[in-house]
Amino acid sequence: MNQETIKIEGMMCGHCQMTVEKAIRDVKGVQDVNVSLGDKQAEVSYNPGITDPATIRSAVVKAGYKVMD
Ligand SMILES: [Cu+2]
Repeated sequence: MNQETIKIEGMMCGHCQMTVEKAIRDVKGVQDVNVSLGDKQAEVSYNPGITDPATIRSAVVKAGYKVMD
């Protein structure tokens, strides 16, 4: 498993947090995700043979949030 921390802009409440968490969890190959509203970030464990950080980031963007680099 690889770990990736993604900085996310635009989450305002618990609903946003859940939306982002679900979007990431639905990416095939994601093992675990923990989204922090306070820290504005997601910590993701994923299987590098199945997915990659770019795919996970794009799922966040598709859900309507901004990924910071
Ligand atoms: Cu919200």
